[in-house]
Amino acid sequence: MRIERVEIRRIHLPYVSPFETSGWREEGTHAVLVRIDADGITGWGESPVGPAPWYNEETSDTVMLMLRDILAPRLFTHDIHEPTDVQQIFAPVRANRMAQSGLEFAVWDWFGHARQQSLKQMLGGERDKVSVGVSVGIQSSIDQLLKVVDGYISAGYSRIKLKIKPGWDIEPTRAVREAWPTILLQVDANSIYTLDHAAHLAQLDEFGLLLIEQPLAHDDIFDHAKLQRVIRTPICLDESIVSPEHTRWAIELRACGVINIKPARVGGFAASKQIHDMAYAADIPVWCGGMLETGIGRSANVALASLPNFVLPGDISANARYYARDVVLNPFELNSDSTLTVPNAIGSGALLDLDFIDSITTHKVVVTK
Ligand code: OSB
Ligand code: MG
Repeated sequence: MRIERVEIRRIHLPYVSPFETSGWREEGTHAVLVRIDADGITGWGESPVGPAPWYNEETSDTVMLMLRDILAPRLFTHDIHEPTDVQQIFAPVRANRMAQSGLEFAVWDWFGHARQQSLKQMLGGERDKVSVGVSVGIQSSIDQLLKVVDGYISAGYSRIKLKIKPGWDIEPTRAVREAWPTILLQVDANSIYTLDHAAHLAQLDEFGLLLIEQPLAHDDIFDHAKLQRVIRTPICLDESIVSPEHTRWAIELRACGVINIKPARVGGFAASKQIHDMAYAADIPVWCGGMLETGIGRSANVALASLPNFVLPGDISANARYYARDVVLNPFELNSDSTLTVPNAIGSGALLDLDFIDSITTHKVVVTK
């Protein structure tokens, strides 16, 4: 197929509550949604990018620009026989992986519709349900944190992730561990520490955490390998695993015991599956991270997490944990065993609320062949 038309839009949709990490605070999503059309069939994708480069180098505006000026025009001049072709077509593009992923995602969705297959089928997913947890942002006090965590546990989530930073790490983690001695618990530092904090971070070892996510720099693998030698808690890399090559480096350096896979961070689903397979072969468990996606990205993340090496619960909470009203007509509900049911509908499985999407669109661009 040849793509004939690409529609790119930036949306704004507030979260049910602000989300705070070690480095930034977000009140809502500024994701970029991508629609492609070819041969009378439509595909949709999402780049769950933030408004400023606090997580990685991309922003909603850079994603809009890359899609409009570089990525969409590049696809107009290439035949696509399989969704995995997009990775090769974009191979000369440096970085800008969130932009790439939104368009690649739309191509997977398009092929799902063309071939009447679900994303789970196309990716080779095996599970019908995937285990999920919730990522809890930095709170104003430990009392408030315990209330928020209690709310999620009462809602049925069996795995909790705490965002941490210097001054909000050991004590909040201790408080949650003491209140729920057996809950699956992990922490995420979003690149705020340095090797100088090694002894400090080793204090987390006593809490029996599943993992500590991305303690060191966003683009570091080398120092994570050094840190892993002196802390017992398994290091999980998020920010710094941006490609299959980076995965190989991390595995060879023994920089982590776990990998978080986010399709948006690594350029899409083809790269996600490659990273999954490499980690599987190296005995490194993976889990599906999240970028507070709308229902579009959420549906695809659930499908991805049905692959066999996604053995730890994902940051894929039910839609209602993020948005009072989402852009889809079929939001996920949390099952009583802290799982979400993998969609069997064709494509990503998301049923779009197109009028609502129009109403929250802040900027829209159409590119044609
Ligand atoms: O580091 O995992 C992260 C959200 C935005 C950017 C980075 C991260 C996160 C989360 C939220 O932790 C995960 C979710 O979507 O629930
Ligand atoms: Mg993270």
